[in-house]
Amino acid sequence: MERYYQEEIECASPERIKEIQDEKLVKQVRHVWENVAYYRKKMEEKGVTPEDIRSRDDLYKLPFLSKADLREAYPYGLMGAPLKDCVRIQSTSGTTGKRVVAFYTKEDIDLWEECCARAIVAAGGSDEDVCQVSYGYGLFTGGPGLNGGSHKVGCLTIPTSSGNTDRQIMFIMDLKATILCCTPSYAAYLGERMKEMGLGPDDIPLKAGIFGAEAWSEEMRRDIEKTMGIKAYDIYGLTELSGPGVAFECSAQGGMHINEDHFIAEIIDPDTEEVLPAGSQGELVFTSIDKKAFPLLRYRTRDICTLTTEKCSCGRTFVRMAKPKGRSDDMLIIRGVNVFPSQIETVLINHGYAANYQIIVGRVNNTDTLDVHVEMTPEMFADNVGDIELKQKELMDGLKSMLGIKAKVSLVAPKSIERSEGKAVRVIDNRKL
Ligand code: DLL
Repeated sequence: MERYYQEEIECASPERIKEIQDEKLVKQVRHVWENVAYYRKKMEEKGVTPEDIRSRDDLYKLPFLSKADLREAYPYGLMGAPLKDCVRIQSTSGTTGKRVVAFYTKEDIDLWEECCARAIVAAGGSDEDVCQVSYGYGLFTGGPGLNGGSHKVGCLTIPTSSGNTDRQIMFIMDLKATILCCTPSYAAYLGERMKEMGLGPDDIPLKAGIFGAEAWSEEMRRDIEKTMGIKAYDIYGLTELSGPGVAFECSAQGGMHINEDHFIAEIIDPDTEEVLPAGSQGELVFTSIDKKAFPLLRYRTRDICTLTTEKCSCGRTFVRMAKPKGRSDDMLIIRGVNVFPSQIETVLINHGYAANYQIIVGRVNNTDTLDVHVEMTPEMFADNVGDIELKQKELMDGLKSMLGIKAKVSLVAPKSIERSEGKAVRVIDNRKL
């Protein structure tokens, strides 16, 4: 039987959710207008005042916020509560440019952790469970968010953080952990290591995994589920909005329910900024209607996905988002064709490879080149050169029919591609140099 952390809200009627969103949005716009000079100026430039926003239907009138705004307003420009009420920051890994710094009041943290608790219960968690949190702790939101959610549910929490893989496995086995929280690429690595240690799915006490923070394919999900003998649930979120738990998967594993009592989701055309109807693919935009310390309105996530309002068998009524294909800025344009790393991953796993790969993009004589390095399976390592060439050719054909363009495939030695303990780095784009 499906269990919920907060049934009355998770299963509320769409009309009730709309009432909640209408009421909170009106209040939140006023809060931002009065406390965030940066956004107020944007509203003034667009000729919008709080009086223009009477319900969710008026959302389209508000200006967007983008990562560029966050950089411009860094560090305190978008803070919405007095410093004395703010108790924490979290921050993104900031591979490009300035880091994003998000602020939290005590209440903001509470609602964030509640969102994570909903995700843990949706994955079958209860106070009988032992939950190992192997997301990084610190500035990254993964560890602190799931840790807080696990406490709220009452699980015995093992805060291992990421890394030290053999010790992770020791804790899982010795303490009989039943739920594992980490990135899907780290889960795959843990699974690989367990297999090497001779542990099969029946030896591993885990029953569920809550994996997110990066794009991962359905094929990768099936692979991890098989290796560890678990059910693997997706979880989505971003630092700017709180962290993990903006959306979470239920037993139906058919998209992630967005916590609509805290966030309003829209899908827009990333080029024209036009709002698209439910079911269309586009960029996900969120309005945070509860958070006080970092209250972002119409934040452009750059994540590309679709929303569905179709009824879910789990009984939750929150709208669902499909697995994001990756960020619009992860999307590669190769010889004019759009390529997402997740499409390449699907082909590799369907051909029996693990998700250990690297995509190398270059440019020779003004033409883009696409090279995919994939690790051979240990069995293949013993094959002769002719067999390996044949297998490379099979993969190249598979990629050609998925992507519509030619890619060069190199099968490399097992374990030669570095494993990730957090978010995997899949793409090396040498064209930017
Ligand atoms: O990754 C928060 C998080 C931690 C989510 C743990 C889930 C689990 P950031 O580091 O700010 O926050 O990165 C946010 O990661 O905009 C997406 O592009 C990507 N992302 C997050 N979850 C998923 C997912 C955390 N389930 C960015 N599937 C987001 C695909 C995801 N992409």
